[in-house]
Amino acid sequence: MKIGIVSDLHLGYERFFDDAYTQARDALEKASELADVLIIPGDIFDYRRPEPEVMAQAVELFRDISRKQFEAKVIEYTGKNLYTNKPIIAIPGTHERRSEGAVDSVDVLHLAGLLVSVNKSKVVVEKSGERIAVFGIGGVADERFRETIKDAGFIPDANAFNIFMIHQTLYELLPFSKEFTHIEELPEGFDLYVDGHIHSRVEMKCHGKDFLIPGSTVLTQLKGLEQEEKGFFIYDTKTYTYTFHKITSRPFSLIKIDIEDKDPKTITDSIQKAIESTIINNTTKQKPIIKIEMTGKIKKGFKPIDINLGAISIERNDAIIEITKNNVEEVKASEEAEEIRARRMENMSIKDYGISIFLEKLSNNKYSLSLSPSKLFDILSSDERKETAVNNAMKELFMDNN
Ligand SMILES: [Mn+2]
Repeated sequence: MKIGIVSDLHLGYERFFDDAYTQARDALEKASELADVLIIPGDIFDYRRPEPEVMAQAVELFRDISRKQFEAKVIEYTGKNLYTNKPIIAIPGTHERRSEGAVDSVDVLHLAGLLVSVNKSKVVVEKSGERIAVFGIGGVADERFRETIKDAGFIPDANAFNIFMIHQTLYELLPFSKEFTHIEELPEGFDLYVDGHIHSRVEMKCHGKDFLIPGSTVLTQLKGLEQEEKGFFIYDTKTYTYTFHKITSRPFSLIKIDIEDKDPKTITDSIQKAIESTIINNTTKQKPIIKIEMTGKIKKGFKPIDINLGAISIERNDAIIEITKNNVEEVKASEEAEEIRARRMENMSIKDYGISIFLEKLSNNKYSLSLSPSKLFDILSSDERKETAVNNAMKELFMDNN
């Protein structure tokens, strides 16, 4: 059988509300044409309590998909009640996660008979004698993941192709917390491992088998990795191979502008030039999202505030422009730190002195993340235990928004 793997639709995502819907529809429609079974490893919705408008989008979408002819049928389910035999199988992600026992929005679609939710359960699909068993665990807090796998007690089906489906961060994907489960800690004996949560495509191995994350169908984080094209996987259980299929998605470009030793006019000119060439090179019919990140230290005698972003037309009808000043402010902050240092030390509080050293270190190491250095300092100094403070900072820096 062919399995379509579509993840992280994020219906209702406020910033790109229409994109979330149209791109989810494009992915599910294309995947359902190519696949016998559809599996969705979480984050169908962007938030726990979707507005009626967003629930309506989901109902419309899954109603249309579930009305298609599927030869494969659900023949076994270990969850409570089954309301459809169509092979559309999903788990709730971190964005839909609610307390133990509470109804989540994927359950609502399950109750409506539009899909089958396999949270901590197993579903078996059959087509002309071939069987696929999907074992699912919805997104849980990282520290509870190992225990949840154990409690689920999944035993692979000897007469089926077995899929283990989760919505979780693993250490190999984001090596920032000791709490994260390692990929080899996932149970053995499955033929395919499918994960959601990460919004860019991942192709790895787990116990010698494929471990796949298709990435989200809509742009959310505007980070470098999201410049790749959006899409879904089709996995063939006969050949143990898979292919990636693109969907029609809004193009995104992240452009880094080095402002080192440049004057404001040169900087705005190069931003303008980068924007124009990105627009010219856009081959899609959609307005591209162009994010500009400035790095480096401005020419002596100028301040970052002298960069006149107003001169760059941000409101234009052929592109969505976003310019981040984070790194520029950082330079400004370190300039201030130098001034502070130059002043007499006795006028400085211990904390201010600490911050000034911290900023200088960050600047020397070319810190360029979106969290402002002062906020990072606050998080790092908020807990007496070093490890907790570092973990909190790592979460804030790298786990936002997945
Ligand atoms: Mn997500």
